[in-house]
Amino acid sequence: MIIDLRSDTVTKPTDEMIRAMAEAEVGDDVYREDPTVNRLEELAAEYLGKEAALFVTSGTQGNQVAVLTHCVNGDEVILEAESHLFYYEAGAMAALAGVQTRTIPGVRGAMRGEDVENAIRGVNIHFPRTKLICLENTHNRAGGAVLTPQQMKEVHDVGQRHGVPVHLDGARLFNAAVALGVDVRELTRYTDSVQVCLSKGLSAPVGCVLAGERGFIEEARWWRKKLGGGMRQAGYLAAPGIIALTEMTARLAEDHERAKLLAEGLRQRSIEVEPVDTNIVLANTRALGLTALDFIQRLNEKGVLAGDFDKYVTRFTTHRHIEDADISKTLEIVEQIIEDVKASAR
Ligand code: TLP
Repeated sequence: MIIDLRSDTVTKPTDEMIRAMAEAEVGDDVYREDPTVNRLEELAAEYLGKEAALFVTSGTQGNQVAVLTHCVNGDEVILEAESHLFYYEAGAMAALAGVQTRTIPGVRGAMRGEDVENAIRGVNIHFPRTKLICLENTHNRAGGAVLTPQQMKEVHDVGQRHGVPVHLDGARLFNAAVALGVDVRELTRYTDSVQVCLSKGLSAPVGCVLAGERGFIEEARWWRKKLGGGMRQAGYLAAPGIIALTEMTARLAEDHERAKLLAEGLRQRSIEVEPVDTNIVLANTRALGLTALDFIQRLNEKGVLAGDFDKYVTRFTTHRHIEDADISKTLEIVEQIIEDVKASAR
C-alpha cells in the first residue's frame, strides 16, 4: 500500500460525486446552456460573497485569467516572493499577460501592508503602472500558512487607497477558513477577485472557480475562451464541484489534525518542521545530512510518497485518503530511515 503525501491534488472523487457526474444534466457551456455549470457558478458566487463566478479548468487557469483580466501588458503586479503565481505557474504571467512582477518577501506568506504600499508606483514617466496585488491563502510555500482576515485587510486597505485591486489565489481558501473557524466570506471580503480550487482537498476530479464582480467575470469569460478553456458539456465536471463546495469543506479539519500529528511525530524524531496551520507539513532534513531528494527516495522505497520543496525541505500534504494509521506508518518509516542514516555514519 502506497501512502501518497505528495499533494491533496491526488484525491479521487467520492462515490456521491461519481453518481452526480453520471446523472448530471448538461448543455453547451460556451452557449451558457449547461445548467449544472450555471448552478455551480451561482453557488460559488454565493459562497464566496461575490456577484458572479466562472468555472475554470485549473487553479493556474483561474489565476492567469484573473491577471489577464485585471492588467494589460507592461503593467506591474505586486505579489509575495514565494507565491504560486510567481513560483509555480511556468512563467505564465510574463508569457501570457506580459506583466512584470514586483515580489515582496512575506512572513509565513503574509506581506506587510507597509511594504506593499512602498512598492506601489507613483505617476512618473519612467514607471510601469501597478495594476494588481496578489495574495495567497493558504500559502503553499509558507507550508500551508493561513493569512488572517486582519492581514488580508491590511493589504486590501492599501490597494483601496491607491486604486489597485487585490486578487486572491485561494486554491486552499477553505482550509484557511476552517483553520480560522470563520466563514470564507470573512476572507473574500478583502479581495476583488478570488480563485478557489475544487480539485484539491475538496476532492472534485477537476476544476476551480474564479469569482468577482459581474463585469469582471464577463471579461474573464472571454479570456478563458481565448485560453482554450471553453469546455462545452462541462456539467459532468461541475456536478462533483457542487458537492465539493457544499459538502466537503468541513472535513478539511481532519486533514489539519493529521498534519499536526505528523509534524509532532517528526519533531519528536528530531526533524525540524515548520509550524503547521493546515494540511501541509514542511520538514527539513539538513541536520540529518539528507537532501530532500535523498529523503524522498528512501521514503519511496518504503512506500511513502512526498514532494521536494527545497534542497533540504520535503513537503507532506494530508488529504481525504490519509488515515491516522498512515501517519503512524509514515512515522515508523521515518524512524527506520533515521536509524539507517545513523548506522551508515558509524
Ligand atoms: N499547487 C500544486 C503544485 O502546483 C505545486 C500542489 O501540489 O500544491 N495556487 C496554489 C496555492 C496551489 O498550490 C496550486 C497547485 C495552484 C494555484 C494551481 O492549481 P492547479 O494545479 O489546479 O493549476
